Amino acid sequence: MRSADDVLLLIDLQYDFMPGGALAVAQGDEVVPVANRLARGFTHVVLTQDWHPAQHVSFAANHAGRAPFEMTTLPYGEQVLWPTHCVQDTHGAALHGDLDVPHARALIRKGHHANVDSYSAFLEADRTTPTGLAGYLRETGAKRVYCCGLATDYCVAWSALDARAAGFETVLIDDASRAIDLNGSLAAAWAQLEAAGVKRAQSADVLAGRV
Ligand code: VGL
Ligand code: ZN
Repeated sequence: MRSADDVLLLIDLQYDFMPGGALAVAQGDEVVPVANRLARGFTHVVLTQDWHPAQHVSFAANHAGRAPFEMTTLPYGEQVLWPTHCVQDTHGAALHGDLDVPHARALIRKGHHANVDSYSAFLEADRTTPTGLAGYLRETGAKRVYCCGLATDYCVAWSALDARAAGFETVLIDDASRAIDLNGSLAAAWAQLEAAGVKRAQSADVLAGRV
């Protein structure tokens, strides 16, 4: 069992990111059993859930004449226009039914403000609105954050970068994550992660306590 200072952050293991979902990540379902195995080794597990209102600004359908995966400019910066996904209280927004983490302590829902996206579990895309996760982790004594889930190059990478910026030692578990990889986004994410000092690890090494 990992030390009480170690937190496993399982990101967006929801049907819309699984094969067949609205914003499917290739082989996204393969990470569910890995996440379950990892979770058995941690006393402190936190889940996240992408949780958008139907009128969310990140949906291409809410921008006349625009198509999914095009870019647009919003007051806070560049934004990918996504297929409509993870709408609050829909099946697509539900956590995968095979996820088996009865001891998960907290669930952070993000992307609930209609005009702001939130890839990160810590800070919304305006880069100023906190979700409260950093404060929760500090108050519960967390020192190290192990991130994995979907998608590596968006919500997992942004969460790992913000965990690091908030002062936590941060590890991204590669084989417990899968990427969207839009226009080189995966390589760009890894360059940023490495520059920020986020460690890259495999689940077997985390479970064995080597990382
Ligand atoms: C995500 C795009 C839009 C993710 C969420 O979970 O990585 N990506 N919303
Ligand atoms: Zn989203």
